[in-house]
This record gives sequence, structure tokens and C-alpha cells, in this order.
Amino acid sequence: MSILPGPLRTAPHRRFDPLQGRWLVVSPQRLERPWQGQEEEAAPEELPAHDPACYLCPGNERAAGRRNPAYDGTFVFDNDFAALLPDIEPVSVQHRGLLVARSERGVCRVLCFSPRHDLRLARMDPASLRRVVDVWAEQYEELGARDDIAHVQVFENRGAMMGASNAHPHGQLWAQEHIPDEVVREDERQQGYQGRGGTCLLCDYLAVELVEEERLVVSNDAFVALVPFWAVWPFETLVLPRCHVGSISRLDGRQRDGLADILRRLTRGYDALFGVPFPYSMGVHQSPTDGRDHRAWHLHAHFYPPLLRSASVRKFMVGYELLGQPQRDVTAEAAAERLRASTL
Ligand code: H2U
Ligand code: ZN
Repeated sequence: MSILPGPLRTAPHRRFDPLQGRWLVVSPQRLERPWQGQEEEAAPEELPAHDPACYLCPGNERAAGRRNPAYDGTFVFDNDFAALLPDIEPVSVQHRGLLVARSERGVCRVLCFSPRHDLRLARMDPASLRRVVDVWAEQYEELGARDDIAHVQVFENRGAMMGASNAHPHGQLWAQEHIPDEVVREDERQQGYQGRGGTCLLCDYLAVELVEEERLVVSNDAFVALVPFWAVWPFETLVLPRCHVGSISRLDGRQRDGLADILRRLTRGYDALFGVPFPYSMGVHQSPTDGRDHRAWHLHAHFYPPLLRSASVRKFMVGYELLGQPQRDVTAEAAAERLRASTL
């Protein structure tokens, strides 16, 4: 069942992103070429279980000279080259509203998902993935409880194409004094929606998608992954808990297992789509920790993969997208269909 009028599957149109409050241009007519799938991709790389040259493997020395313990599960450490620092002098400048700056305190950490150099989320077993979910929850709780931290961003860059510096399975945590802009916008949009109708934007959105079905990718009792109606990246997905909850730390054990299961099936689906370790940036958006009322916030994760048609055809945000607004060729419906087939 779909409410989408036929021309919106074949002709240029605009779609609205209610979470960011912005429009994008969708140009399905540009994808008349047949799906070429697995043609041009590189062969999957063979990695050793332990790489003596890896900065993140257990027991190895890191770039700045510290040595990793012989960890056998997950491992968290303060980033040796942190973008944000906790102990800096507070200063600010405000010159005629034109030169505006202020110091920003924060903490950056690296989280190794596994001691095994050759694994990635898609290849980890459910119990190990569940451990990663638990560490995300612990870190959010610990950092978010601090007075100098208003927001904790959990993310993963996967693949050199997305800027990952190392093949070892790892993600990052950036916690800071102010709420970053993407999150401020999502917060305002969720609060505004709840203020107008009394219900949650993402609870309502998920209910619509569960009826529409065509943008769903994988689901279980606790979580759903779908290609959002307003997706900008070719195979972008949104991971949503079925219940209204603001952070991973508020999920019970069954729900955390549910999240781990979705992450596993979704990333395996991504790998299967092109037959290679699929590059992406992934981030978990949890309610800000600035002490204000964020009851409207609905926990979710975004996956932003750049690959469009094969390992050698990727999306860049350039030209019109840099100067006007985002644009995509493959519709959310077509992307969901391909991704869903890859997760079977
Ligand atoms: P990315 O792969 O997403 O770049 O994350 C790796 C992070 O690990 C990166 O932020 C840090 C880099 O600063 N790092 C260390 O803290 N110590 C090292 O020895 C190597 C990399
Ligand atoms: Zn390694």
C-alpha cells in the first residue's frame, strides 16, 4: 500500500525532510540505466586477525606512543589527536555580530569494537555487537552526566572513502559543551512537532512507514531500519526503536539485543549490495545531555553510505548540492527494495 502518486516515482520533484526541516530535489528519471550492480567493484581485502602495524590492535603501540592493553572485548581510550579538549580557558569574542567565536570544551574518545583486526560490524557475532551497544550506553551516561557536556555524539566512519583512518573495527565518541548544529535542528523539529500535535515526530513517522511498507529494510520486535522518504544519500537508512525512548541507556536488555541484531543485518545487507565492505558514516542521535527537557527526542541512528551504483560510482555533494540543496537520483523506494533484497 502506498500514498505516493505515480509521477513522484518517475518525474523530478521535491521532498521534505521533517527532521531537518529542509527540502531536497529527487530526479528519478536520471536513473533510467538498468541496475549494474556488482560489476566494477574491487575484490574484498583479506585482513589478518592481528596486524602488528595497526594502532588499534591489542598490545600494539599507538601513534602517540601509548600502548594498548591486551584487550579481549571492546576498548575505549581518549583520542590521542582529539579535536576537542576538556581543560581549556573559556574565552569568547563578539564583534558587531560579525566576528563571533567562543572556546569549546569537549572529550573525544575512540572505541575499538573488537580485538580482531579483520572484523567489522557486519562480521561480528550478536553477543559482541551487543557489547558495543552497551559501551555506547555507558559512555553516553558517563560523559552526559558531566556539567561541561551538553551532547554526546557516537559515530563510525567505515572505509577509507569515508575518511576512516584504519580498517580495524572502531568508532568514535565526541562529547562537547554545546549541542552540534545537526542535532539542534533535529531537536527543534521534534519539539516543534510535539508542541503542535502532542505526539512524537518519529513515533508518528514510523507508524506511517509500517503501513506503507515499501521503504522498510529490516525489522525485529524492538527496532526498524528503513530508507527515509527524504533520504539524500543513495542507500541512506534510519534506524528507529519502535518505542519512544531518548537514548540507548534507556533501552532494556531485549531492546539492546534488538538494536545489535538490526545493526548486524543492516551492515551485512550493505556489504552484500555491492559485494564489498560497504563504506558509510553512521551516527547515533540521542537526546542532548544539557539538563533541559528533551522528552520529544526519539533515539535513532543514521547510516550515510556514498556508493551509488557500484564501488566506483559514488555520490559527492558538489555543484548544485553545495550551492542550492541536496539532490538524489535513486528514489528512497527503489533503494529500499534493493537493500531489502540484499538483507534476505
Ligand atoms: P577514524 O578512523 O574515524 O579517523 O578514527 C580513528 C581515530 O583514532 C582518529 O580520530 C585516533 C585518530 O585521531 N587515533 C588515536 O587516537 N591514536 C592513534 O594511535 C591512531 C589514531
Ligand atoms: Zn587492528
